[in-house]
Amino acid sequence: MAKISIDQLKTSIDTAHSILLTVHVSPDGDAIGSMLAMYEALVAQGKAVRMVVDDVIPEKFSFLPLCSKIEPIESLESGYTSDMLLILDASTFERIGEVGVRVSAPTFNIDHHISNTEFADGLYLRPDFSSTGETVAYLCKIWNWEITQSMGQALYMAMGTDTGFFKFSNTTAHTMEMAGLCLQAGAQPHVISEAIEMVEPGRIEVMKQVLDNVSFHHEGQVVSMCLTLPLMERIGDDTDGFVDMIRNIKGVDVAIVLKAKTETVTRASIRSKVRDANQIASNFGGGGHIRAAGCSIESPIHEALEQILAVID
Ligand SMILES: [Mn+2]
Repeated sequence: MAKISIDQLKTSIDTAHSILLTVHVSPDGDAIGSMLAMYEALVAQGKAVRMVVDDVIPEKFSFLPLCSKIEPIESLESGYTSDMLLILDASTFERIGEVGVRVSAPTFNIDHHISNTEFADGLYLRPDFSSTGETVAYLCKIWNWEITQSMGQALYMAMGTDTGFFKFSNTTAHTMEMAGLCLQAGAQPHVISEAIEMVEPGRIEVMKQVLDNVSFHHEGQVVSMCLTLPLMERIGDDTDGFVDMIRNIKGVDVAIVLKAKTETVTRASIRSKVRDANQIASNFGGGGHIRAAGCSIESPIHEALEQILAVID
């Protein structure tokens, strides 16, 4: 069994009592928001639910009170058994880190990435939806699960962060309909965007240096930003927003943000307007969506950039 219908997903959830929720490493707003809303919904259904993530949870999400219920990987004993491991917003098994290794349970996956590897026993995939948050809101609507104020807050954040707050091409009438349900439930757009988009003063200093590492290629159709190791040490894990600084430059089709993970490993985030970002990333074993994708390359940062430029026509 790989892809499952919404009814098969419902039956599986109905028959499970204990459910462990997890999301991908480097959790973003969609991952965290979907998980917190699903946690609350499942608890309301009488399930015994835990949330475990194999990574630090960025501080900016802590305005959502249920964030404090997310357990670190260390609290998950090896061989932990559960009726269901429900994985949100992750498209490969590796992306959930150690959680997948420590838990013994049937795996279910709710996701929206076209590049999903169908690794789970049951996959409910909506590549037509902007985000996992949109998918969870839709499930709540179809299943008549109440969207509480805190769920609305979490799901609005999930959809907002994956759509650039409803600016990207993945924003559809359905996205807005689901965001509307969140607003009806009491979501506060200004509170959410202030929490997510708040900038520390020190970050402005870093941005000045980051902009020094921006360069243009392919007659200005491709722009790159290299976050070298010394820069990454100053930035920390929070690289959100950097791609937004370059993706809307006039004449630019492909925007690439390269992050040095080590001397020889580079992580690339690719955004595009015309070319296929997913296809570019797939050259390096990565993936995502047609307009937004990512990959890891086993090369120093400047070599990684050359390799990516070489596969862009
Ligand atoms: Mn997502």
